[in-house]
Amino acid sequence: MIADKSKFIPRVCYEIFVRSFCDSNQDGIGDLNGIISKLDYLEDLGVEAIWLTPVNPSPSYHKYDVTDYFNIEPEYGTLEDFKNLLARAHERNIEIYLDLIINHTSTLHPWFTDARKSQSSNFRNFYWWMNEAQIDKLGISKRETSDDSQVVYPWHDNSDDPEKYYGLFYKGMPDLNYHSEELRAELGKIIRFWLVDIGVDGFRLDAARHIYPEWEKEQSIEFWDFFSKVVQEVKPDAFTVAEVWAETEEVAPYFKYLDATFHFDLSFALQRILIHERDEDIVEKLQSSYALFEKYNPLFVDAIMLTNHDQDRIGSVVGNQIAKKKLAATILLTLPGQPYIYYGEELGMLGTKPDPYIREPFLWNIPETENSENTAWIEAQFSTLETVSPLSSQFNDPESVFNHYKNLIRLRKEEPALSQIFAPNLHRVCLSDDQLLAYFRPHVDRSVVIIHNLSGNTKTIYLPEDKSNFRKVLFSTDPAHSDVMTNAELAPYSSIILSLVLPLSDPGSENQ
Ligand SMILES: [Ca+2]
Ligand SMILES: [Ca+2]
Repeated sequence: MIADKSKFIPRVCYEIFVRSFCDSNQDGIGDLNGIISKLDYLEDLGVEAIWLTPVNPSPSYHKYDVTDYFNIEPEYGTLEDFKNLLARAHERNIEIYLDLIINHTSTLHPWFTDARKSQSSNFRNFYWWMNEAQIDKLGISKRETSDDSQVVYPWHDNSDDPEKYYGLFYKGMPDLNYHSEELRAELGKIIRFWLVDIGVDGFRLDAARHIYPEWEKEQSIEFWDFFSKVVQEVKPDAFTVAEVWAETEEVAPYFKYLDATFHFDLSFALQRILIHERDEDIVEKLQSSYALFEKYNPLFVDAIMLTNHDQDRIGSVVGNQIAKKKLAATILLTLPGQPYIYYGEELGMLGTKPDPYIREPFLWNIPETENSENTAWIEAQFSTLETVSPLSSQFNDPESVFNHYKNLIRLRKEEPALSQIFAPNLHRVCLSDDQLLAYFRPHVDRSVVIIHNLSGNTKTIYLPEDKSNFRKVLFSTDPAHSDVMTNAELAPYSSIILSLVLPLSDPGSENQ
């Protein structure tokens, strides 16, 4: 649906990989009561919405293959626990987004266990079935791999059944077929259940571009028209944020029916500029993305992130250098849009694929302590006490990555120029050095200029004439600058946020 501009849109969001976040009952597995016990922490950090990775019953550790859309995974708790989590979160003005996995189910979902029994099953048409001849005729036995799926052969055998079933991500996840009106009716029930009966604030929509398979790809967008109409009917202010893992041109049309999409192009561009220590016209690229998104939805919400649970952690991308982790955070949290912090990123946690290792236990404290809240379902290979300080050590350290995130989030929320979501306010500031990234965020209350030194060398800043009065320091990771910027040097990997120095000689000079 198209966002209502009068509705409050959470300004800072947080993704929780539930299994790894906080364990309330010492079985080693993160759970809903663990999240409840950390709502004070998240509120203190400044989070206004939480995206929970899937919490429906599922045989896998990640739970992206659902067996029951109307319940909670027993490892994580009960429906009562979930309602309690919602109530406690809402007391703190924190919204909860449910991860909705409707591209596919688990092979253990009763729909599929029935569908695979015979071609005359009432649930057969909930999935995609074809025999070899049909598959060959359409030329769809193989597919090109993509960033979000490495599967080449998406058709899977069903023992001696002459028909195969389609499963884009893997054979344990058969794709649902929304040509079935009965399936659409079931989806309607699922949406109503979570939005109305339970009361979640919105959905994160998994695999949104894969709802229809590649040979019927164009129908995926129309599907979201159907979906958004159901949402609109039952809870008009519910928020939708979609995973459309594709380039900007393919992402843009989804804004016609959905509030937000994750900006993967930006995520990878930010990683590249941090690795290569050179800007690649990020501001211009963002401006052209905005122009494209706006065509479909003038109130589009750009959901931005450094990385999520499907990407190597930013801490590892920047080689576990504290200064660069802070730089990454400063860039993310000073860009327009709705930022999503991946749990543990605020501690500087590490991890590279395979997937379980980018989803390691959140480091609340030293794990050897009794009754640890740290989850222990996997032995961490990357985020260990040797490499990352736990929250207990970072909490009172003003120089910690954690306090850097907390301070920046507070500043983002205090400065309307930084937290603007609708009609992103972003202009390039040209400093004639591609190792510097600088931008201007105009706002009627107070405009700001943000400068990042992407390099390991001290840089001299030559602000253009029309920005030369931006010398009041609102935030700086270079300790040489406080209050008013007096010299023009910026230390390696440092950032500075500036506003107009007062008093103004000419109030009209604050132009874009
Ligand atoms: Ca537990
Ligand atoms: Ca699909």
